[in-house]
Amino acid sequence: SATIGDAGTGTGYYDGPVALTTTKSGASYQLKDPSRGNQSTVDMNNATTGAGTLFTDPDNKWGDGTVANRQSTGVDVQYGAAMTWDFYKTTYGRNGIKDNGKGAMSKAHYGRNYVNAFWNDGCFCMTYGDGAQNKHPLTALDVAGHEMSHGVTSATAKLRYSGESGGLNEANSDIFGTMVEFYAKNSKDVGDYLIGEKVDIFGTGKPLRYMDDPKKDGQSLSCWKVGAGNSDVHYSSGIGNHFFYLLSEGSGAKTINGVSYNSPTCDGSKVTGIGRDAAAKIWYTALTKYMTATTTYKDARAATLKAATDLYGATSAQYKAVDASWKGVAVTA
Ligand code: ASN
Ligand code: ZN
Ligand code: CA
Repeated sequence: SATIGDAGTGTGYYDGPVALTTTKSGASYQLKDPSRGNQSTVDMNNATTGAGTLFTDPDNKWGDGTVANRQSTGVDVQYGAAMTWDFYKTTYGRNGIKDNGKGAMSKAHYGRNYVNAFWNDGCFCMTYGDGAQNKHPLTALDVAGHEMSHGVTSATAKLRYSGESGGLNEANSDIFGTMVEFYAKNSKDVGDYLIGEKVDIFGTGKPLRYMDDPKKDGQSLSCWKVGAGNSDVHYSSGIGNHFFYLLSEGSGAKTINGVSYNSPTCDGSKVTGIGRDAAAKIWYTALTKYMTATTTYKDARAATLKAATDLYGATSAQYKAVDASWKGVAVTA
């Protein structure tokens, strides 16, 4: 059978040496992956408008691991999109963001010193800044998985991006960004329950967010409270992130891939985890079957309990762990 695409290699800024599937065009190659719905990456050339230019290369060897080489962050995001595509396909049989086989575009080198990355439904694309001094690009694997997962939310539950549903929307992106990071088994960017730990967004070496105990960042919520929905969606997401950590790994101290965590519950109860694969399957089922635009944390509890019932039964250890984990973040019936 015919091979779909050309086998290239890349060296990403964060992700190091990776395989890339590209498209041959005349004497050159394009950073466009026909094996994954033609997902492609363009260079915005530091502009904030316009379509950018598709990355091309004469020998199908992309980037060199430095920020000075414009291709290196292109490699990061094209690979991040590939790993996200593969994660959803392999794990849930989802064929792209919309489950229709169509790839999304990634845009690297957006603006100058732009310290953010974002998903946009309109262009069906993700956009990445080069970070402070254009030296801390927002192109790490968990960031790519996070942004692309906003597309999955838009295609499924459509969680409204404000109030508690906004926090759930953000938590969903952190959860699946993290799952993608674990899935990829990348040599340089290994799986963890931290968000943006590679980017050094504060210049302090600290990650942007902590899922085991979100309040450690000084602003995120680890526990639900009245008025939680008034926090910025990137802080009210802490409740969902903390729930997911507890459900996956349980409360207390634990070291995974060399990173130490310590997850407290809000009521002092002890939670035993069911593993991140089962936790993510429950969350994905809840997102795609039961959550809607206006889902609150209380509704998310009901949605994940329904999902656990569908997948494992209402008397299962998994169902009980979902209940215990929500209790651990102060979300109860
Ligand atoms: N990086 C942010 C996010 O994906 C951008 C935003 O606030 N929309 O949530
Ligand atoms: Zn987000
Ligand atoms: Ca991470």
